[in-house]
Amino acid sequence: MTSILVLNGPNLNLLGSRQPEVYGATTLADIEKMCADWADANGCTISFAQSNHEGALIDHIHAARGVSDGIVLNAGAYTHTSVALMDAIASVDLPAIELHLSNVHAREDFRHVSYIAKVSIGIICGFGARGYIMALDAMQAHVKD
Ligand code: CA2
Repeated sequence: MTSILVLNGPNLNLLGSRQPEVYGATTLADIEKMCADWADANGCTISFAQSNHEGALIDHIHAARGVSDGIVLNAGAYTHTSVALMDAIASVDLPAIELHLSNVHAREDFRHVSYIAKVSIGIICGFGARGYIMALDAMQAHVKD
């Protein structure tokens, strides 16, 4: 059975509480439930985590080694800044998908830069909470190929 880590970065714990016009009204708990339901229906197991701390996110990535088959990563603003997260993904040698709720390419220039993209098999952005399911589906297909 495919096992996927869904990892969320800084401020995503606040989803649904502010800026619904940018990030939607769905909470992170709602997204976790959507992912768990999808996993149940699709013969997959997921672990779901969020942290506001770069080092803790790196620890989650390291812990996925030998446990998960792939990582779906919404690294939040660390996407645009973190060489350390990029190195962590590269070091575990697991396929990763970069994920964003918003279309980062339609936003400020600094959001067009991604360190995570350099170590990802693909990127999904702009589809809101549905993007998590799209990413899980893409990762499961990639792992099975
Ligand atoms: O669109 C995404 O998923 C982002 O990863 C979200 C990050 C942003 O820095 C990235 O450029 C794109 C920000 C997450 C902030 O989440 C909030 C949720 C509710 C209220 C305020 C912030």
